[in-house]
Amino acid sequence: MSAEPVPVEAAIGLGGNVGDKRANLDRAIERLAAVPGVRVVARSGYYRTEPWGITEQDWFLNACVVVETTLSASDLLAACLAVETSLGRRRAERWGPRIIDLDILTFGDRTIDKPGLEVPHPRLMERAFVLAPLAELRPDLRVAGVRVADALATVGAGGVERLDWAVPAT
Ligand code: X6L
Ligand code: MG
Ligand code: MG
Repeated sequence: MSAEPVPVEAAIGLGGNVGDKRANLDRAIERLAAVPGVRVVARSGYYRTEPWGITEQDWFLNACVVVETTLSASDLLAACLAVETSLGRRRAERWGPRIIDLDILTFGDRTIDKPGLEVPHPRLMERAFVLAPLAELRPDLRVAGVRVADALATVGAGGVERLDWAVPAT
């Protein structure tokens, strides 16, 4: 008798700065929620954020979702990349403008270190545009022993503004 796999709670960060940013973010979350084995249990508000990395590009819209999933982390990553591709993302310049980006931030309390899949996301605790939406949903989540809300207080929320747009139900 094979039992169903135990669902894992994973956090996924989303962001984009090309085209209709809000529509792209909403569609990405809808498509992620439609993946068998993925249930979106919470979604953050929308954050207008200053670009990091390459700073001479348009502002980003960032958000975060928490999902419950029976997929492996590798299959969840494949699903995220498929959502990106389905929305028309083409990989061009590293750190450059993108329609939508979905990054696995955490996957339960697991540490994964594979090419293309480092979890927890190695820069998560340094980036306000990731921490602010994640802290809205899971302030007490600990990453490498540090609370997400504490990490956000440490880096500060400069360059990150929560927009007062209504958040669709999940
Ligand atoms: C020095 C060198 C300092 C590189 C920072 C930071 C590079 C972040 C890439 C960096 C550096 C990134 C988003 C973004 C990107 C996003 C906002 C990246 C990858 N993605 N800026 N920049 N939101 N606001 O989702 O995160 S490119
Ligand atoms: Mg990213
Ligand atoms: Mg990415």
